[in-house]
Amino acid sequence: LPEFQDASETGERTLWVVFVVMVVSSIVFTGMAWSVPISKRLFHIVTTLIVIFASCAYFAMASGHGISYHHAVVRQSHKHGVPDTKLDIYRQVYWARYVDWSVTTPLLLLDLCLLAGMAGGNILIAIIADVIMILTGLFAAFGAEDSPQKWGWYTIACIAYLVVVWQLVVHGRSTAMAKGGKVGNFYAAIGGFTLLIWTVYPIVWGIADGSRNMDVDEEIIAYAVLDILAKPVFGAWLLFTHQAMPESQIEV
Ligand code: RET
Repeated sequence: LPEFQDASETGERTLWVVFVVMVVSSIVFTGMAWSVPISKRLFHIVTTLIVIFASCAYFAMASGHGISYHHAVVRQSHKHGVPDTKLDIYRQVYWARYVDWSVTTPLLLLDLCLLAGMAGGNILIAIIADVIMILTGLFAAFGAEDSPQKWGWYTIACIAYLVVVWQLVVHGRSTAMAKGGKVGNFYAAIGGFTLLIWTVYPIVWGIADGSRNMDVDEEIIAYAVLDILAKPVFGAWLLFTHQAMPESQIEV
C-alpha cells in the first residue's frame, strides 16, 4: 500500500498565517517607501517586492497550488527471515517555494550588496551563484529516489551557496567597512543574521525533503519560521535602520 506524506490542517493553517504576515509586511513597507523621497527609495522598493512576491507564493501554497507529489520507493529490510519489502512513498513537494526563492533571494542579496557598496561584478557573481543554488536545489527536490544525482544536485547547490557566502563575507565586508564604522557594523550585524538564517535552509532541506526524517507539517513550520525571519524581520530591520542612518544612503 502506498504511503502519502502531505500537510494536515496544521500545515495548511501555518501557510495561511505566513501569507497574512507577508501581506501585512507588503503594506507596511509600501507605507514606509512613501514616507521617503523617490530618490531614497531603492532599499524600500527592493524589500517591498520581496514580500509581495512571497505573498503570491504563500497564497499559492496555502490554497493548494504550486505543489506536486513526488514518488519514492523505500526498501524496508526485515530481520528473522522475512523478505525485504518495498514501500511506495508519495510526498508533497512545494515547488512554489523554489519559484519564490529564485526571485526573492537575489533581491535579498541585492539589498545586502547595495548596502555594502560592492562592485558590480561581485554583485553579479553573488546573484547568479544564488540562482544556480535555488535551481539546482529544485532539481535535487525532484531527483529520483535517493539517486546519486539527487545528492549530487544538492552538493552543487551547496557549493553555489559557498560562492554567495564568499562574496558577502570577503568582498561585501571589505567595501562595507570602507564606508565607515556605522555602515560596516550594520552590514556585519544584518549580514551575519542573514548567513545564520540562510544556512538553516539546506539543513532543513536535508532532513525534510532530502531524507524524509521530518513530516510535511514540520517542514512547513520550519520554513515558515525561516521565511518570516529572512523576509519581514530582515526587511523591517534594514528599512528602519537605513532610514535612521544617513551614512547608508546610496547613489544608484
Ligand atoms: C536548498 C537545497 C539545496 C542546497 C541549498 C539550499 C539553500 C537554500 C537557501 C534558501 C534561502 C531562502 C530564503 C528565503 C527567503 O524567504 C535550495 C534548500 C544550499 C539558502 C532566504
